[in-house]
Amino acid sequence: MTYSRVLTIQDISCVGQCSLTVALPILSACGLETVILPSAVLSTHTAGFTGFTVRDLTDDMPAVKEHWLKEGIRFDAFYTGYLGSTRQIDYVLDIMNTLGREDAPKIVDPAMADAGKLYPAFDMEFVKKMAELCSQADIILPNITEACFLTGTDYREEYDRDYIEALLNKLLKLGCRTVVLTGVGYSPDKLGVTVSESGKVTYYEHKRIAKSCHGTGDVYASVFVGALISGRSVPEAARIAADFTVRCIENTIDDASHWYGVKFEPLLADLPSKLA
Ligand code: PXL
Repeated sequence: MTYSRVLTIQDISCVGQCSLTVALPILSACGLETVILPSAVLSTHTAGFTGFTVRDLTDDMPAVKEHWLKEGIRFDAFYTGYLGSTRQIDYVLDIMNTLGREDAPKIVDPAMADAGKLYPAFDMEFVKKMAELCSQADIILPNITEACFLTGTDYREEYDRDYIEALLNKLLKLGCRTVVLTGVGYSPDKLGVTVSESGKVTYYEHKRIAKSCHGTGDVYASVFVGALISGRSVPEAARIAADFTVRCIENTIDDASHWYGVKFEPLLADLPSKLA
């Protein structure tokens, strides 16, 4: 198996099992050298905790990039998640356009919204800039809320296949090559992921677990990237990520005290066999 170096850019939420504290162990368990660039450092994530601290690391990015450039450090893939500011997105674009080995895929999770609402840190200016980042990506992984914000589409709790297809087409018009749309469900007990790649749309359906858990988008995107860079196709990576995320939720839902994330760590050891 080839040994690849992935750069992932997202925040460190010190407590909360999301972003880098999820991406780093998952990508490492997938056998990838994982370089991290924290977009911000927060004491906790912003969903459910109050009074959290935030240190935006936007101004550190140009010097980090220059250092890596000088050292000849290059990446086989880029994966971005929750970012620290609107201004930071230009630095992220510069890093992706400068430090990639040939054909290094740019994978963007536009982590900024869920359940019809933007996360507290973000506004429409950020959304516009995130759409620009998505336009330069090879693969984007929005949930339905993020897809609606990115494309100016009305968010709906209930929808049909035509609504999802229209959403996919609008996302592709942003300029990215492939869309992996998460959290798509057409019946009360099923949820799934829709992939649109090179004009072909596929849908992988799995059981819907009544309780939604924080950080599952980051678990999903990290496993997806790990599987893809390990050589699986986009639809296969989308399926492997969905199955792993469901297992993480099942491993957590009976523990009421664990409301802030999913217990993914005991399942990490299973990942390599899922990618083989
Ligand atoms: O999981 C997405 C995420 C990442 N990072 C921070 C967040 C959230 C979602 O709320 O608050 C800081």
